[in-house]
Amino acid sequence: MLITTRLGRKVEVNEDYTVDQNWAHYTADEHARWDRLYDRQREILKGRACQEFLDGLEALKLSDGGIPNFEELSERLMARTGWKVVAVPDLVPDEVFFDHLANRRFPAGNFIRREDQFNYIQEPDVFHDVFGHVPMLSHPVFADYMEAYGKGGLAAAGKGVLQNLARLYWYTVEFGLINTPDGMRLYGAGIVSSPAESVFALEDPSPNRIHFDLERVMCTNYRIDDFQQSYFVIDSFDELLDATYQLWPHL
Ligand code: HBI
Ligand code: FE
Repeated sequence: MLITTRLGRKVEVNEDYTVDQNWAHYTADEHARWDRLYDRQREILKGRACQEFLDGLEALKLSDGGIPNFEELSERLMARTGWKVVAVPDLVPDEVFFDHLANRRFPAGNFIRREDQFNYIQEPDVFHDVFGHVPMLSHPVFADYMEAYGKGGLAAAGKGVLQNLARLYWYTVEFGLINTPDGMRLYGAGIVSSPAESVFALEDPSPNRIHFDLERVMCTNYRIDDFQQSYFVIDSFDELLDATYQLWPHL
C-alpha cells in the first residue's frame, strides 16, 4: 500500500509497513557516514554504556563497517534471542509497532541521516535504530522484555493507556540508565546513539535520576526534542521484565 511519511515522501509498503531494505542502494558516502557515526559513538560509550550493550555491538558484528545488511544482522540476532530486524521507511502506527515487537521483529529505519543532520535527527534513522536499539535485543532478558512490551501494547490497545505505555518505552528502551558494580551506565537507545546525551545523562548535575518505579514512570511526561529532565534507573534488566508482569499478569 502507498503511505506518505512524516517528511512527505510517498512510499510503497507491505501491509505491516515493512519495505525491502535494498542494501545495495546505499552509496559509499552513506556507508562512510555510518562508519563515522559508529566510530565517534563507540569512543564516547567507553565507560558509559553498560557491558551488555557493548557485548551486543561485538556479538552482532556491528563494528564490521558500513550500514549493516538486515538479513545478515538478523541471522546473528535470531541465533541469540530469536529477534530479527525488519526495514521500515518511518515510524509506524502504534498497533503495527506493538505487533512487530510481540513477534520479535524490530522495525528499523532503512534510511540514514543526511550530512547536515550528522549530530541530530528527530526521525529514527538506521543509525538510531540499529546502533541504538539492536545490541540490547541480543540480551535474553531485554529481548523478553521487548516482546512482552509488544504483547502488552496489543492487549492495551483501545483502553486509552497508550500514553502511559509510550512513557514506559521512553524511560526504559529509549532513555534508560542502569546501576552496575562499576557505577551508573547507559542502556537506552536514544541516549547511546546521541554523542551529547551520552555524557549529559550520566555526568550533568541538572537532571533527576530516579530509581525505576513503574507508576511514576507511567505518569511522567517526556520531551522529544531536548535532553530529558528526568532519567529512570534500574538495578537489573529483570526489573523491566517484572514491570510487564505487574502490568499484564496474564501475559
Ligand atoms: N515506529 N518504526 C517505529 N519506531 C518506533 O520506535 C516507534 C514506532 N511507532 C510508535 C512508537 N515507536 C511509540 O509510540 C511507542 O511508544 C509505541
Ligand atoms: Fe528509538
